[in-house]
Amino acid sequence: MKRCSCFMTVMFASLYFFQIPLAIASSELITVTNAWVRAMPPSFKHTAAYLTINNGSSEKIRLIGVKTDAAAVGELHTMNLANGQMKMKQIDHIVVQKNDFIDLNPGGKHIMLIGLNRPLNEGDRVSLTLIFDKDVTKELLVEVKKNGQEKKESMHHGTNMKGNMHNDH
Ligand SMILES: [Cu+2]
Repeated sequence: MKRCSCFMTVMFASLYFFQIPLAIASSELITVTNAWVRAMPPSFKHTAAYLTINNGSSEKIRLIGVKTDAAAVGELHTMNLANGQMKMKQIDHIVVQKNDFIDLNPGGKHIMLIGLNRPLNEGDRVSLTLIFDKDVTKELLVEVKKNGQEKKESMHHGTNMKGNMHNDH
């Protein structure tokens, strides 16, 4: 009996302990900034979306899918150097480490919108749903731009390096 209650105490103590981490990944702790979709001439049937994902939670999170009202398919892509040429390659997820961020930008990882169902002109808005693991989703309304000016700024300041260096598994 004594041993039993002692065991129970330990069990409840550990349950309590594991509930302590307050910053479990949730929609409020995952924020998205600097989002934009690249405007394309009407003949193009694909474009890309770029954004910064900030993970303020205490666990890493994976972006595993994207849905949009503007295209048939949303894919996650990265850029690889192959035979001296930068080429796009589909990837199945993008990791954002805990208390970190990742920049999706024209020189690196990005979201590809394939099979556009309408021309995307500067100033239009596109709905994007980012699907993460841990049951987190983010619904965004993203502006179409010719160039994401602020992204270039941040690249010059080197902030995208950090995001890119932390993105591997
Ligand atoms: Cu791509």
